[in-house]
Amino acid sequence: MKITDAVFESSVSLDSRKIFLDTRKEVVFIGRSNVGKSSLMNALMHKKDLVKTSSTPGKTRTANMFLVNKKYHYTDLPWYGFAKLGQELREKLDGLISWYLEEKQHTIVQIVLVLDAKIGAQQSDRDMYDYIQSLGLPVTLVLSKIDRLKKNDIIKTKTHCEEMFFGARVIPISAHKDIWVKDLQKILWEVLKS
Ligand SMILES: Nc1nc2c(ncn2[C@@H]2O[C@H](COP(=O)(O)OP(=O)(O)OP(=O)(O)O)[C@@H](O)[C@H]2O)c(=O)[nH]1
Ligand SMILES: [Mg+2]
Repeated sequence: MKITDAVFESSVSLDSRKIFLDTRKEVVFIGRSNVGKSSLMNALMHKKDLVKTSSTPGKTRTANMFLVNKKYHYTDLPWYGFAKLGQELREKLDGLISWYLEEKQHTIVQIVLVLDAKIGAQQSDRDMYDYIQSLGLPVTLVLSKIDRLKKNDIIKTKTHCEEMFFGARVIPISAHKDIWVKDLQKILWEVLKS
C-alpha cells in the first residue's frame, strides 16, 4: 500500500492540552533534536515540506498530527533533552511527550524512535526507549542520515544499537536519498492493517 494522501491536521502543545476523542490508529515519530524525524515523515508521505524541517536543532515544539490516506495519524513529536534550549523549555517539551504518549497509548500502534546514525545511541535514547517500553508501546528504531556513512560504519552502528536495545528491530534509512524508506513504510502498513 502507498501513501496517496497526507495533510496537516492539528498541532498540540501542553498549554492547549485537549481530550482526544477519535480512535484513528497512529504512528508517532520521536527522537533527539535534529536527528531527521520531520524529514523522514516527509519522505514516507512523499511530500517535500509538509512537515517543517530545519537545520537549527529544536525547531519542532508541538505535537503535529498529519492525516494519512484519510485514515491514520502520523505524528511528529518534539525532542527531549536538548540542553541548549534551556531547562524550562526542555521540561515543558518532556512534559508534552509524556502527556501525549500516555493520553494516546490506546491509539498509538507504533513508535518510530529515530537516531542519527553518525551520532549513534545516547543515554537519553535508552531512557526514552525504556519509558516507551514501560508504557507497553511497540517501538521500531531507525538510524537516520545513512547517506553520510560508509557501508561498514552503518553495519557497525546497527549492530551496536541492536545490542544496546536488547535485540530491537533497527532500520537504517536516508530520507534525502530515499534509502530503505519503503521498507519502513511496509512495516508501518503491517501494523496499521492489523
Ligand atoms: N544527509 C542527510 N541529512 C538529513 C537527512 N534527513 C534530515 N537531514 C538534515 O538534518 C537536519 C534536521 O532535519 P529535521 O528533519 O528537521 O530533523 P528533526 O529531528 O525533525 O529536528 P527537530 O524538529 O529540530 O527536532 C536538516 O538539516 C536536514 O536537512 C538525511 O537523510 N540525510
Ligand atoms: Mg522536526
